[in-house]
Order: sequence, then structure tokens, then C-alpha cells
Amino acid sequence: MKTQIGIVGAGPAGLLLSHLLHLQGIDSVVLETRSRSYIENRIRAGVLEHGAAELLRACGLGARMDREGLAHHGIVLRFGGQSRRIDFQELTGKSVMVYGQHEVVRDLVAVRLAAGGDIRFEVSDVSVEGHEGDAPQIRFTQEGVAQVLDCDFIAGCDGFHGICRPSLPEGFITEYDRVYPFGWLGILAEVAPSSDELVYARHANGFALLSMRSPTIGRFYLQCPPDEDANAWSADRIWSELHTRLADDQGFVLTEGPIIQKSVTAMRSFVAEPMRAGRLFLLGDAAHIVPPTGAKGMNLAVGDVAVLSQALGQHYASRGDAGLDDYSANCLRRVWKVQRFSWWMTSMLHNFEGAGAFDQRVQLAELDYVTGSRAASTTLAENYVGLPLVGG
Ligand code: RFL
Ligand code: PHB
Repeated sequence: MKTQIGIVGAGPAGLLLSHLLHLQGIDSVVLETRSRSYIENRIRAGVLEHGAAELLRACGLGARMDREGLAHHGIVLRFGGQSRRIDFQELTGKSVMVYGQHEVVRDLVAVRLAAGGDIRFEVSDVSVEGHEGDAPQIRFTQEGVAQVLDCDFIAGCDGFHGICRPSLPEGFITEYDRVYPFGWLGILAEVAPSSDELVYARHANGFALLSMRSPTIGRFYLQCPPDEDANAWSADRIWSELHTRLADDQGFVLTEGPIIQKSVTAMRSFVAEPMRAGRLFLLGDAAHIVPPTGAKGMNLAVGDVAVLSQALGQHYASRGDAGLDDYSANCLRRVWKVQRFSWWMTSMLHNFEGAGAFDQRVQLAELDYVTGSRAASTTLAENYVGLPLVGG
């Protein structure tokens, strides 16, 4: 079997890459270990930056997103009993789109399959080789049959726990890592959001986030120990803690509803450099992860895809390989700025065990400054709505 680009992983990165390549007349095959139903129902990120939403519109994926997604023009930061709004629209002229990652994945799977795209679900034993030379290959097993996919390039879009990054020669990659001493308990509930906009709350008990998926489905997060068992959190305990952490002095009322899903995510910052080895490119979570406080994980993946699809377009149009040669450096400039933003939001809003009274005062002063100074608010807004996808 042969294709131009062999793509490992059908998350947002792999599927979007396959779609953008198809629009340029470039063939790909996507290999995914999970089932279609699994990836289409996996609840993860929820916020698309302005540029990511624009890219989806430009490649024909805007219709359902614009119909069912929620355009948000700002967020609320809550601390010390106060609610302070950051107005993205006024500060940057841009907004973000609240639209679940699994909805983006559903749209992408649908558009690829409608175009006759080749996505192989439930494959196993995936391995990559030959990328140091001119003949990369991906080996995999499908329905018990071992297969080999010959390709020009391999796109490693297989997430943080995938096989592509570990396939690079020992010592080739430098890894930068920070593990946070807490995780997030994520909750999905059948309840209309109690706020029109996302609320990021700093509280002595720990961070809380009010988000949403639709006018009838709420999404919440609570800071918890990194190895917490989600079953230790009954519905009563969850709602009680959300009431406490999300309360303000301005009459905020939190509405409760049935909890339909809960899970714990550990938090870390991670970057692998470089993001290319020969004919193997790393994209999205395979190359870097961020703590979710800045809502950046899926957006970073979209940025890498935008850069690589452009570079591969140039390659196949015989316009040279400068884009491929610059891929890693181009992506990493943006990745590190987004790492900085995600780390900063995380540091500003979480309760760090052992932090003394001084550190807590500084944290409150920072929130007061960020929400009180137009210059500082603009910094937050500009990063939240997103730096340019290519060249940011
Ligand atoms: P994905 O979405 O992880 O997709 C990778 C795909 O590769 C498949 N795979 C393989 N396929 C073939 N062969 C192999 N050997 C394979 N190994 C793995 C996987 O099954 C999967 O389908 O990476 P991608 O495309 O780079 O997209 C990145 C985003 O998914 C990610 O950045 C965000 O979702 C991060 N993230 C969150 N971000 C937020 O902004 N808000 C959130 O609430 C949020 N929640 C999360 C998250 C990431 C999580 N992970 C990775 C554990 C919750 C979780 C649980
Ligand atoms: C979400 O809705 O899942 C979400 C929103 C904002 C974040 C993280 C997650 O910062």
C-alpha cells in the first residue's frame, strides 16, 4: 500500500492535516488505534481560538460550528469575591468559539469520509521506520492482517502517549517538562450554563472553571490532587465545591443538574525539540502539551497542521522545501509563547500547596492588576483569542 503522507493518529491534528492536504490534491492515509465511535465521543478541549475557527471556516468546516458553537467575546476572572470581565472584542477586535473538540473531530471524520478519504480505525501494532532515509514506512495490523504503508513523509499525530516520538533515535530530541502538583476533575452536566461566559475562579480551596458545551450542557473543572480517583467525588461533593469556589459577592447563582461524566486529568507542560526528524514530523500533543488553563491544547495542534500543510503544499507544487526545513523552528516559536501563556494562567489561578501568605497576596495582586490595567488585560486577551496560527 502506498500514499504520499502517512498520518498516525485521528485526533484533531491528524484529521485536519488529512483534510487540508486533500484540498491541495495531496493523498494521505490516517491510521488510528481507537474506534470511530470512541474518538467521536471523547470529551476534551472546548475552546477554539479566533484563527483556528477562521481556518475551519476557510476549509469548509464552518457551517455546523457557526450554527451550534457559541461565540464568546470575553471571559470572567473571579477572585476574592469579585468578578472581573476581560472583554476580548473591545481589546482585540476578536472572539473565541466554544465548540467541543469531539464536534470538530466528528466534522472532520464526516468530511474526509464523504471525500473518499482513507481512515483506518482500530488498527494495532503501529510502528514507523525508514524516516531517516528516503523511504519511510508505517507497519500496522488491521483485522489480524499485517500491512505496510509506504509513504513520502510520516506525520506523527498520535498524541502524547503515541509511538512516533519514542521512535526517534535516542538523544535526538530534547524534552522540556514541568509537572504540576495538581490535576483537574472534569465534569459534564445536563444543565444550562449559569453564566454567558466562561468563569475562571481562583479560590483558597483551589481553582474552578465554569465552561459549557451547549445551551443545555455545562462543563466544569475543579482543581484536585493529580492522582485523584474521580469516584471519590459524589455529585453532592462536586456541587458543594463548585458553589464554594465559584461564589462571588455580586449575587452569582450556580444552577445544578445531573452529572453525566467525570474524569481526572493530570497537568503538565511538555515540549519536544525539534519537531522533525528526517521525513517524520511531530504535530500536536505528540510534540507538546500544555496545562488546560489557557484552553490551548487543540489550538496548538491546529497551528502545527497549518504550518505543515502549507509546507507540504509547497513541496508537492515544486516550490521548494524551505517550509519543510523551517517547520520545527516556525512551530516552536509559537509553541513556546503558548507554553508561557498556559503556565502563566495556571500559576495565577491555582492553589499551590505550601504557598505562603505572601505568595497568595501576590497572586491576588496579579489578578487585580491583570483585570484593572488595560495593557495587562490586552496581554491576556491577545493570547487567549490566539496569536497568528502561522508565524505567531
Ligand atoms: P490527540 O487528540 O490525543 O489524538 C491522537 C490520536 O492518536 C491516536 N493514537 C494512535 N493512533 C495510531 N497508532 C498509535 N500508536 C496511536 N497512539 C495514539 C489516539 O487514539 C488519538 O486518537 O492529539 P492531537 O490530535 O494532537 O490533539 C491535541 C488535543 O487532543 C489536546 O491538546 C487537548 O485535547 C488537550 N486536552 C485538553 N485541552 C483543553 O484545552 N481543554 C481540556 O479540557 C482538555 N482536556 C486534554 C483534555 C487532553 C487529554 N489527554 C491527552 C489525556 C483531557 C485529556 C484526557
Ligand atoms: C472546556 O470547556 O473544556 C475548557 C474551556 C476552557 C479551558 C479549558 C477547558 O481553559
